Amino acid sequence: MSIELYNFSQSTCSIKVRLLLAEKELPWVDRCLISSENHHLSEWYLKLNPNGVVPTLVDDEKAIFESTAILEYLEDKYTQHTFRPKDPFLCSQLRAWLIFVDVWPAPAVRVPSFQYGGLREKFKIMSHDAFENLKSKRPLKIEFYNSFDKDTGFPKSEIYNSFNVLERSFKRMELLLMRFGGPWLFGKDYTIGDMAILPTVDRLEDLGFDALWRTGYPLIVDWLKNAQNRKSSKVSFYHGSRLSHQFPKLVKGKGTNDHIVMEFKNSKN
Ligand SMILES: N[C@@H](CCC(=O)N[C@@H](CS)C(=O)NCC(=O)O)C(=O)O
Repeated sequence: MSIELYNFSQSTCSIKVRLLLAEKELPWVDRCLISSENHHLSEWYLKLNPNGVVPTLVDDEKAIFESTAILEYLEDKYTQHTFRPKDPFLCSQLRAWLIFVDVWPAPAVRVPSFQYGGLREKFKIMSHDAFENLKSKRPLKIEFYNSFDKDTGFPKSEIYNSFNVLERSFKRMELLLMRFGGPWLFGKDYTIGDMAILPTVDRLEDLGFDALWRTGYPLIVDWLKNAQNRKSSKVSFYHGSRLSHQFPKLVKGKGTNDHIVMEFKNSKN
């Protein structure tokens, strides 16, 4: 019986699951799909995941989708190494955080990823009709794909909305680090709460937007360094999985978009 993970190399939701598989030292088969080839919208894949997105975990021939549901499934089923607090109150706080991540920062990070991270490049070279046709095949994401222009991207107001949501998320993270005493979000142990948000923070750093937390939230700076240094991160953020590897001309890494963050911050004064 083997675990298979349908995923994209660069997908933040996929990396969440790769991190936990690595932490649990579980062997798994990498069913790496190529987003630009749209395998995730093909008939055979929609039978595994009717949402037409990655990741999907197949275990015991059963398909499980939604990255947070996958994290909880792996926690419930493979208990040799655990990454969820035993204390019911702490566990309730972790669950509230997992919901927060899915509702706020995880969708918000798509905006800078598509605007500055190269994820629109494959659409720019398509005709208008081909792009419209591809949109209509998406079971869940048509509104998202309608919210930007394939050539020019998002309006500034959308970009700033996403920065506002992300700033609010960093404030929440800093509070968790203070409340439970660190070094991890829920105290002394690394949990799926850390793994759920790490790919989003790493993505923003890779895109050069670390000024969103670098000056105001010192605990996050240390948290990120510690999380990126874990063995599971070295394995899961493999070469080729960051947007700076895939689009080196566009994505230049840490600190490279300070001017955009400054402009955003000044717009609020
Ligand atoms: N809530 C879902 C979101 C899944 C999702 O949006 N995945 C993205 C990659 S991170 C995707 O498959 N996008 C495909 C597309 O936009 O066509 C989860 O956490 O699994």
